[in-house]
Amino acid sequence: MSIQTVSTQPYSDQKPGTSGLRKKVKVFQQSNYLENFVQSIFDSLEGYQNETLVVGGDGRYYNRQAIQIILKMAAANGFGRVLVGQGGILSTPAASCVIRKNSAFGGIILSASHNPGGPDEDFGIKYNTGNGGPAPEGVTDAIYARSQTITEYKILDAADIDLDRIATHSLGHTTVEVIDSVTDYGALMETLFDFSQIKQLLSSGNFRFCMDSLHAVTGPYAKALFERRLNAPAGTVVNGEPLEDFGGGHPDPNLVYAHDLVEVMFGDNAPDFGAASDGDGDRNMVLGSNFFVTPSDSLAILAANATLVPGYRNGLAGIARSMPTSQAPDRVAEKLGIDCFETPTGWKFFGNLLDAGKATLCGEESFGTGSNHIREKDGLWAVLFWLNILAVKGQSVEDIVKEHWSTYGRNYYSRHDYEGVESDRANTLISNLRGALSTMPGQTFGPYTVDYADDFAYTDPVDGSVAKNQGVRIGFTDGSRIVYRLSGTGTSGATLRLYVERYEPDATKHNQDTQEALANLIALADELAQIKTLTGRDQPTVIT
Ligand code: VG1
Ligand code: CO
Repeated sequence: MSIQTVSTQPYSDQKPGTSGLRKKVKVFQQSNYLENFVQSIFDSLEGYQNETLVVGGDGRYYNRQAIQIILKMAAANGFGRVLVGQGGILSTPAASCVIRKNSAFGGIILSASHNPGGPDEDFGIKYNTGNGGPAPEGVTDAIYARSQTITEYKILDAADIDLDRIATHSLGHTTVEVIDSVTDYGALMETLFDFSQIKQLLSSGNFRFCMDSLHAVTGPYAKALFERRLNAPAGTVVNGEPLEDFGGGHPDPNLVYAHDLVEVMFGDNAPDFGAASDGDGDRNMVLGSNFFVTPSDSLAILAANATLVPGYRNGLAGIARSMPTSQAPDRVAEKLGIDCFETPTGWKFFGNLLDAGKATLCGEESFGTGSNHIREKDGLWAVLFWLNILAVKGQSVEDIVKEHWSTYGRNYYSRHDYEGVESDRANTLISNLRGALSTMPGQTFGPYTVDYADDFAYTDPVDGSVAKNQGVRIGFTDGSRIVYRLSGTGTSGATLRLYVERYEPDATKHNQDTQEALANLIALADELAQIKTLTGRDQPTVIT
């Protein structure tokens, strides 16, 4: 088997976004496109000779072809060992777990997360460092810079590896181990949660649970954990076969795209607990019978109840949430006397806080929750956390959430997405807002007076690195907020995200419809940014 050095030319568009490089499959299929990016990753790293690399993906279209290329390139570039999930499958949290458990140098995860899959849909690739977390901006910037000057890449001239059988292979001087995708992850979950208590709940016959894997990566994990280890009845996991096109669906666990589950959970005779996860398994949505839990509330509730769960029995060091996430977790942190960090959007910003032991739980409003057990958000972990709390408390989801609101107050919260907006229009909207920020503080709009208005910047408290332009925030004197930012994960046009939040301390006012409770602020958000006029859209594509 010989190492080939292939000449190539840069592609100008290989800048990683919020979570790696995401493009249409057809873009990745261009000659040398994937190879350029993979070589740019390797060229940006130092000291990986003879070390271990983890490779796996969410099983979407092009996953297998990409993995064969990456294995041969890893071998040609001198990695000592590559661990690859069976069938090319590793959920994002499982990949993080495998990297940590095996003290790997890093890992390559192939996923476009919640974006649709298939020959005309999306693909993605990202690099995770040895702590198991997404590469920080310093590394992704270096990868991008390298991709702009690349002239050649190295690849082994070898036959494809059989990814479907658990076995160890030699690829040149490199050992390739095809590993079970679930084992390490499942074992880690058992150390964190009270499996015997959850087992009792799930097999008691008077608790019904429905897990929708949306034909994405968590199917095998959910079946192994819930149905086999925790004795939930067969059929608890639905849409549990990972498919290359996710069955034509949009594997995004929210009220819009997980509509089948939503119908079940809001239908007659609804189960007690429902959950869904996304394409790569790092997101979660949790529902009670006729009841939706917002991701921000979920983080706050997990934090408030953490000591009921074995892995967190000794309490939390701190909480971290992304800036657009509601301030519900801040109230829990305050009561617990611990820090609540506010970071830019994207899990990579939590890594340092977790490594330094400053935060134990982290979360984002975008259905992402996780902890220091790995360095990615973790959908099934969140579901297990909820099951553990439900098993201990013996209350319904709705009762737990409402009790939480009456203790801490309720942060009414909603996100409105305007997808597929023309990039120029979206950029104009954001730059107009930026231009107006300095004049806003002190201005009054109906009942709302602007307290502060800025473009969020974050200084990492551990390494001092600074991230600027992370979203326009307008905060009002009563604690309400409006946030605007553009998505960094899309593959066509721009997605404008509007985040709106209002705090309601009065428990007699906790039962309003969220959109109604926020109606004034939503109208104000449109007035301030001229959303309808500038996007040309009457209403958002997705409301969560
Ligand atoms: C979105 C979410 C963000 C999340 C990111 C990756 O990013 O808003 O909170 O971390 O997706 O999640 P953006 O830039 O489109 O708003 V995943 O599950 O796609 O890896
Ligand atoms: Co995801």
